[in-house]
Amino acid sequence: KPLNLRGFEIYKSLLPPPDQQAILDDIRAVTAQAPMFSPLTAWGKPMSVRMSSAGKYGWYSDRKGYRYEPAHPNGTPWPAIPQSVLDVWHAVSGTTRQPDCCLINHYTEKARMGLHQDKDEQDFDFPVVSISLGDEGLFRIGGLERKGKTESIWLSSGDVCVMGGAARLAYHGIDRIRFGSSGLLKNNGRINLTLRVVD
Ligand code: MD3
Ligand code: FE
Repeated sequence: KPLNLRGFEIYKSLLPPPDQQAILDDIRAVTAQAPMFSPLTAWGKPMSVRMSSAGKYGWYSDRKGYRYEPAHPNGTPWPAIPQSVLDVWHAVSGTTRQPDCCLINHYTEKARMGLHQDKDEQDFDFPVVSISLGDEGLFRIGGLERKGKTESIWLSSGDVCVMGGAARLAYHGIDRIRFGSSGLLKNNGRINLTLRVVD
């Protein structure tokens, strides 16, 4: 019984702490192979959120724009998506299709993500699934137009969100982090995983 906010299905505390820790350990193994980096915006400024990916594709951005890439900027293929993360996808996504990308976003104290739409994927009929780990993040949800009204909700460690239907193309972003609000990450901060079908 998820909470529904503008078509976003939010499963508060879906993952108990042992599952959160197991996923975090698996993500640490991914980022040991595919180190986090700060993508450049199209304007050449580094994003405040650090990123890496697992799966067939990773999300990437530089002065040429946003896109999915089959390898880390260091030239090595992205590691496989951990089974612990795939288990969450299969529990909530409503599809038997495997996700192509697990984007890993790491927020430190001042990091934020501006209001945007996720439109780099081929088929918007597949949902995006998000897993929040560590410190709380203030998630802003709008509609299909940038200028529309928005609502906000704090996402906490263990929360899982499913963005499908009309919500799949809604504007969204992260306004701020309650740094130090969770004990999960050794150096505080927030990690968000997003699972996507890309092509
Ligand atoms: C709504 N990440 O990676 S997760 C992103 O917390 C992104 O790191 C935020 O927006 C984060 O693109 C928000 C919730 C989320 C993720 C993907 C979506 C909401 C979405 C895709 C479509 C619509
Ligand atoms: Fe997004």
